[in-house]
Amino acid sequence: MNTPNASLAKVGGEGQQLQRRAFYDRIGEAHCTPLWEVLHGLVTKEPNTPCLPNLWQWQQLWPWLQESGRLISAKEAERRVLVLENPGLRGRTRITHSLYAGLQLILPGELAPAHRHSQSALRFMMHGSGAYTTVDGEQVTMSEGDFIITPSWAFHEHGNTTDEPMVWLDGLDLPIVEVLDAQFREDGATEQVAQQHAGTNLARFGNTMKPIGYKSRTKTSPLFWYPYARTREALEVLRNSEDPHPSWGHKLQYTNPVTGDWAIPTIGTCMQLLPGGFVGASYGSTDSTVYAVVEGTGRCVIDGRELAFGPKDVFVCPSWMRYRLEADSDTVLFSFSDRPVQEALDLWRERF
Ligand code: GTQ
Repeated sequence: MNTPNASLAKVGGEGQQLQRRAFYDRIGEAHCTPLWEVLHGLVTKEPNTPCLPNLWQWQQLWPWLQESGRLISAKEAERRVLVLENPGLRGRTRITHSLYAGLQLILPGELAPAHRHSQSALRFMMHGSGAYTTVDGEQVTMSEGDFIITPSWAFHEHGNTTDEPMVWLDGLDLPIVEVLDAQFREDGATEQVAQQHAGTNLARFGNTMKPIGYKSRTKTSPLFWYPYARTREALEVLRNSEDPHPSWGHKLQYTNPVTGDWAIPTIGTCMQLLPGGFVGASYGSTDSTVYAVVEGTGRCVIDGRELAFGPKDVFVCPSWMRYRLEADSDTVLFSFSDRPVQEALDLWRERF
């Protein structure tokens, strides 16, 4: 009886473990590994993200941003950013498994030099107004609550000609592009010559109209500036005309006005209003979501914890964890996630 199974049965217990270990070592030298040792950690019943819920308070971050402003210039740093690193993903420069976030400071008179990269970026204005960003020669002056897109491979630089510091939240698809090994970058000329002010961009694409015959060349929205005043007004009209959704209140997604799809192909962005006193029903979805508080105070109740938020705070809700949102006063939340990627691949799910 010299079949492999018979010898396996005879050995059993510790001997069997040793035999297996020796086998793994042998095949390991040729870069093979047994699936059965890792299968259940790989193909899990539900998402098992290393991402943890967390809140970053503006009150704590703002002095550190100012300190970073004294330690390094925007020019030397190229981008002076404090990265918001998820506590479950320390050392991995990301706020969720798939997305990066950081707070960028630009001081009066500074210029963050032009470059471009295959990663897409969003800017969400958190503090101050009047600084500008130039995207492929079009300049936009940014105010609190504005959402701005830096499309993949578009040259961009940031400057501040006001006498106030300015801070915005950067969201990038760095981890997604990294997992695909599709990253490229290039430095730009010392200073871009702004050919047009972004008012032109808003006139072309920001009125549910487009230049006649316009065809998209990329999946990213040709509109790259979504001013807060318009978004806020729309939410106010909705709150006066319909009941809030039980989980997310009044919520709008930013779209590419030409295709109707998400504004950035890899990062879904939204703005929502929770009326004062709102107590949301619990909700979870497969897209780990980053929230930035624009107005109001309230709580995100998640995983037995209460993340008590106020203006300019940032918090993150990991994939599939149920959470609920509560608002003391009228609350406006900007949010972003990898939902467009999941939807494109038929992976996205939600639960109530
Ligand atoms: O402003 O181009 O937070 O390239 C990280 C990488 C910002 C930017 C970041 C970047 C930028």
